[in-house]
Amino acid sequence: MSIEIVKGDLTRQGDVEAIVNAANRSLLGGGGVDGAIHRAAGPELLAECRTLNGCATGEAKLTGAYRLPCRYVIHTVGPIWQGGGHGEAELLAKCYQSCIRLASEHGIPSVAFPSISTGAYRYPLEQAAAIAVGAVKDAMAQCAPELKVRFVLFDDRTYDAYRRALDSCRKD
Ligand code: AR6
Repeated sequence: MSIEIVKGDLTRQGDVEAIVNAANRSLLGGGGVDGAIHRAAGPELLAECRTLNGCATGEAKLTGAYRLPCRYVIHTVGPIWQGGGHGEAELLAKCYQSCIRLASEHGIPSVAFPSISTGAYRYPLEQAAAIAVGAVKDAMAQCAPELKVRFVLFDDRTYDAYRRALDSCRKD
C-alpha cells in the first residue's frame, strides 16, 4: 500500500492527479489551505464550485484544478471540533473515505491530502492524524489498493504527528 508523507505546500504538488481541499460547506472558498487552493487555481475554480450547491460534512465533490499543477481538486468538508462528543471522529474518517471512493470511481491514480480539520476547525492534531492514517488505510484496502496517497503537511508539528501516526499504524 502506498502512503507517503511530506512537508510542503499542497498547491505545488505537480506529480499527483488530484489534491484534496479542506473546504467548508459552502464550497465558496475561505482561509487556510482552501484559500491557497482558490488563489492558485484562479477564479474558474470558484465559478465551478458555485454550480455544486455546497457539500455536507464528511462528503466529497470533484472539480477541475484549472491553474493548479494537478488535474482535479476533491473538495471535502471536515468536522468543526466541538469537544469530541458530536460525531467528529466518524465525520473526519468519512472525509478521507469519501475522497478515496471518489478518486477510485473516477480512475484517479494519485491523491494528496492536507491535514483536514486541524487548522481553523481546531481538531486535536494527534487524534486527527491517527484517524486520517487509519481511515486512508481502510478505504484503500476496501476500494483502491493501487491508489498512491500522499499527505502534504504544512509545518513541523503537523508533519511529526502524521509521522508518528504512520509509524504506529505500520507496527500493527
Ligand atoms: N498546503 C498544505 N497545508 C496547508 C496549506 C497549504 N498551502 N495551507 C494551510 N495548510 P485549514 P480546516 C494546513 O484551516 O481546519 C478554511 O477557511 C494548515 O496549517 O486550512 O479543515 C475553510 O474554508 C492545517 O495544518 O482547514 C474552512 O472554513 C491544515 O492545512 C476551514 O478553513 C488544515 O487547516 C476548514 O478548516
